[in-house]
Amino acid sequence: MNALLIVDVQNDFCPGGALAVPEGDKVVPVINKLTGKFDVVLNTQDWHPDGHHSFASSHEGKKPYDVIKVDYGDQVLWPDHCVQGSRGAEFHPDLNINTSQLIVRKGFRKPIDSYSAFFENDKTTPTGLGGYLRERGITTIYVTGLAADFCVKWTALDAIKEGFQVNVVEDAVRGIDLDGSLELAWREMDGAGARKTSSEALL
Ligand code: VGL
Ligand code: ZN
Repeated sequence: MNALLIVDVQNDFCPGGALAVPEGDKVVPVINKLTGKFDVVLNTQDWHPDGHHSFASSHEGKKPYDVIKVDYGDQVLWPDHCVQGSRGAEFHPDLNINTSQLIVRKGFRKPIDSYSAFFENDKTTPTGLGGYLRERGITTIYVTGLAADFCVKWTALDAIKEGFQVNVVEDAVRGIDLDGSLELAWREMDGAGARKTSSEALL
């Protein structure tokens, strides 16, 4: 059994949004073509309370993209984004979520960020997704969405650690690319055993 995992295709990560990923909206038509091809389709939704610790605005004297040290390591500080209930936190209006069977919200604990769909950034607090997928008999995961070098990468790496076979759909992801983070992300995913595929190969 396979699952299509659609990571954070939300207004704030698309052009015009608070933390826009270049060409972020370009993944939408590609993902919409894929949703009918999988046993299980699920979405993640970045879902922060006001004043979240990952927001630069929560730290005096800090600006977006500064990096600070926190209990669990380095934390990039972001513009305020994907605030619970805001328009920016909604899925892109053209994204087909009708076939989605589960929406995993993440980043809802104020002191801790959560890039991965499996674990929060402390790398120990589970979201429950691993158990869900195992109970549903899923063995193989196809990862799509935003951003390739943050939530997609952390999700893919954790999925491998959780024992799933992982494929990243190259034309269905886009990255933020801070200081070479996109190239590093592809190298890390490749090194960990994630396979790269394309929507064309899947259709
Ligand atoms: C993301 C930065 C902050 C992502 C979420 O979805 O990749 N990036 N929050
Ligand atoms: Zn976030």
